[in-house]
Amino acid sequence: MKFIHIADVHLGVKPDQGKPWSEQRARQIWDSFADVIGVAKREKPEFLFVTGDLFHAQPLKKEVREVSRLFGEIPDTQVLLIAGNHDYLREKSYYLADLWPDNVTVFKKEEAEAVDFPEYNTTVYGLSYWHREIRDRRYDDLRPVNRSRCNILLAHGGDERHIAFSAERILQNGFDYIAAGHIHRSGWLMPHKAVMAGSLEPTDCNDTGPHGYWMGTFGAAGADVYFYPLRHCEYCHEMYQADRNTTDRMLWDWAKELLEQRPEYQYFRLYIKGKKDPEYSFDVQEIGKLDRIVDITDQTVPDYDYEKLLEEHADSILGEYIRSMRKKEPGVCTAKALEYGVNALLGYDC
Ligand SMILES: [Mn+2]
Repeated sequence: MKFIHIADVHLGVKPDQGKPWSEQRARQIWDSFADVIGVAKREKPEFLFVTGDLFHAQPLKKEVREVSRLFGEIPDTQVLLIAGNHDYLREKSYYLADLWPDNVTVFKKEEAEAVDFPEYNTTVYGLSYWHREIRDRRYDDLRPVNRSRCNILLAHGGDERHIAFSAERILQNGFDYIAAGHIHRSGWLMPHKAVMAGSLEPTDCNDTGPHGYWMGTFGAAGADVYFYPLRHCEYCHEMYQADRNTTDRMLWDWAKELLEQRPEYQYFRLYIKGKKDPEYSFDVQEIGKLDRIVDITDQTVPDYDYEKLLEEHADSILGEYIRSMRKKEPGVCTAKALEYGVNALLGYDC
């Protein structure tokens, strides 16, 4: 039995709002989803598991129609859907309207239910959110009814406000496989036995690292499942280590070089760290306007020459302050207090 597993597609999200490429990113979210349908057409898996937050918010009728049309293109694949904390069910949700083709099953209750597929010797368990938060551990004590089946749990959650669970415990209770969603970073929870799909596409510039779908087979020896990255967009956080000699131009060249050298699907959140000349303030506005730069933050601290300051301000409150701080026990806190105090007394922002 072959399957594809995706989660947290967040259809409808507009990442990087206010940036010129925001619309393009919104389209890429749909493109990636269509890519997965394309893979399913080619690979013809028996199952496609969508484990929560397919939509970024309550889906519009036209969005459900669009998704429904795509699922209709893979009639031989059973699509199993659970709603997550972003697209949680409510009375009038279009999730519950009869818009889906025959190969789609939506789990409609907030209590776990089982859907049996005797032809594949597989039973799939799942529940859908009816609330923004579910704090009780609804998966940990579930037990599959028929142990001779391949028992798969579709789960959405993994933090304290969204059904925390122990993969180990669920597997001990008799499940053969957990297809999970909610946490946007993808990875094994247990090799070949439990997978956090990660978001299909990054939806926010803090979703760093690769994103994509999982595909695998299920046989007598259990699952054999692998991650397949999609490369529409990848967010990277990069840091520049500044010192007293760093200038605006150096930062500009660094950013330009980064953009030239790295693949076009990478977008950047930049940080400047380290120390800077106290009389120099970086102007990074222009860098922030470059294509594929999400933002840039100056986190440098002024590099004071305390000896010189002491000499120049020996008789003032500043000199007195430096002298008194130097009598204190040395350490990170004292150093920070010294720096913040000097900043304030000199009138710099800190
Ligand atoms: Mn979620």
